[in-house]
Amino acid sequence: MTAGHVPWPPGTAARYRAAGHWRGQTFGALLTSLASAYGDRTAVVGGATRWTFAELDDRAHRMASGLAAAGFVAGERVVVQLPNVPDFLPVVFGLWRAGVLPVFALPAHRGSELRHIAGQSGAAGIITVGEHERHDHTATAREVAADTASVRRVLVAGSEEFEALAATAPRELPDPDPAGVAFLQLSGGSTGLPKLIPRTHDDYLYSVRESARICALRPDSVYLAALPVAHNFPLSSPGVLGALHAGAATVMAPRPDADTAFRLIEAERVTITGVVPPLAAAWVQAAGRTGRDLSSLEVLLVGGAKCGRELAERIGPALGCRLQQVFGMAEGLVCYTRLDDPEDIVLETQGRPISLDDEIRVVDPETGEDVPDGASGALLTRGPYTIRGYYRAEEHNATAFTGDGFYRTGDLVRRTPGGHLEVVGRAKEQINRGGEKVAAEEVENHLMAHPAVLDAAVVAVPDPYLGERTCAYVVPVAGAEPTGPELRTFVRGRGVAAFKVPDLVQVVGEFPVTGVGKTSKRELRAALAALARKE
Ligand code: AMP
Ligand code: DBH
Repeated sequence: MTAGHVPWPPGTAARYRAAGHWRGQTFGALLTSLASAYGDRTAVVGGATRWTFAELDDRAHRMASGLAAAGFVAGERVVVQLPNVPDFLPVVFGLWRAGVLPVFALPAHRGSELRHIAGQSGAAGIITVGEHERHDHTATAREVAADTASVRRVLVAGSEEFEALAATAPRELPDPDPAGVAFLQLSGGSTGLPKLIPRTHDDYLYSVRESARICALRPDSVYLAALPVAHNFPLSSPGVLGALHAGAATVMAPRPDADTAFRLIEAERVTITGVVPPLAAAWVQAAGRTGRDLSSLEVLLVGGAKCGRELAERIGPALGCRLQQVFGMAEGLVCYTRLDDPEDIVLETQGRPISLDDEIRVVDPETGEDVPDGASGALLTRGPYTIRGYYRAEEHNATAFTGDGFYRTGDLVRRTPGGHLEVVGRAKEQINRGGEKVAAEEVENHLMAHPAVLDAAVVAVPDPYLGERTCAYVVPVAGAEPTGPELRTFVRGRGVAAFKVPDLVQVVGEFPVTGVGKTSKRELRAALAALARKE
């Protein structure tokens, strides 16, 4: 058992095993069996690299041995901050085989997030890259390592030291417990800082296996990883792990723009990929004037934020493929429209859960009573791959989960009589910036660290391209006159992901809503968001 992990009740776990959901296989063991089934087929392509399943298996085996020789021991955590490069896979499978838990950071994260993630997980190391998208990741990782006591080592993919580790003579290592925590995923969060999500081999493999089946992946499928692979969507829905599971190839796109993606779709005959709605819109537009051959593309998954009917209708005709909507969360539950669902379901809903054992409740947010099908309410869920608690977050868990283990997703949904869910809104204090989640409180805390800021409230405002973007209302301390650009620069300078820097800043004498004197931040945000929508 992993400290800080809330396990499923023993009876429930036994039921998931008896149902065949949890099969007692680790990711490391999975790769071994994939290598024997698909040895000389292509597993991953990216840049000048092209590895077969056998080569990937060998590199992951050596990596595990190298990590063990470097002193990493089973149960330790290591932050992985890698962009879409083939080495993502041997690193992660290497850690899994060594029993070390990867902690997934996004390439967009900067010092502030990395410090939090490393500190919260008590990470023993950080695996990163050199420069990527004009940011020196090695420098940031070294700074974080210097003031995080637990971090002993920073490894830089592509460096000589890293290559030596990846070439270590392979040796047998004990397979970790498949019921134990395999890795820590990040939540978009709605309170202060991102929470860590402990996922087990058993539970995650179930969602990966079923996702691969639902998305009809087969050995001759080719999956394009367009979004950053550490994110739960391109990792597992069905993502690179679903592709591997099916014996299919993954192509790592360095960037998700239409030019890059279309070039790779043509060159590698990509059959399936996944994007967030703003990217889908950009691809739809670009498809009209591309000279690239996109005819291999069969399925485009769209998720991470709501894909409206208008956009949904344009995808098939523009890209010559089938749309599959996906509504998921790193905490667990993933819903898909099925490839044989009627058109209206595909265009209008965000799908239905992976598993018949996913328990769904739609409740009145005030009373907690279940609402009838067709009415909107707050989505609660419990099931064979949905966590029962965040990692080392006892206090937060008391409100994020019900007493009987349902996760409060913070999403407002409507359920059709057929069990499909339509996402209609959100009850959590989060801005969904085209699939990138921004916790209002986290940004407010950064703003309030500025000496001229007395109070701040961050809310979503509608945006035609992103769906939503962030607006920060800021009340200055008496006599101070901070400007929007100054505050944006300040937040950026605190070392946060660029997508968290407020898009709009309104400096106001007092919060421009009446009667907020004594209301909670939550009510204030709701009133400001309503005001911002009207402006
Ligand atoms: P996270 O908990 O950070 O993994 O983010 C998951 C959240 O993203 C969900 O709870 C939803 O709020 C949002 N989300 C994901 N997919 C969709 C979708 N297809 N439509 C609307 N919201 C989505
Ligand atoms: O937004 C998400 O977190 C998400 C979207 C689609 C996700 O975690 C997933 C599919 O698995």
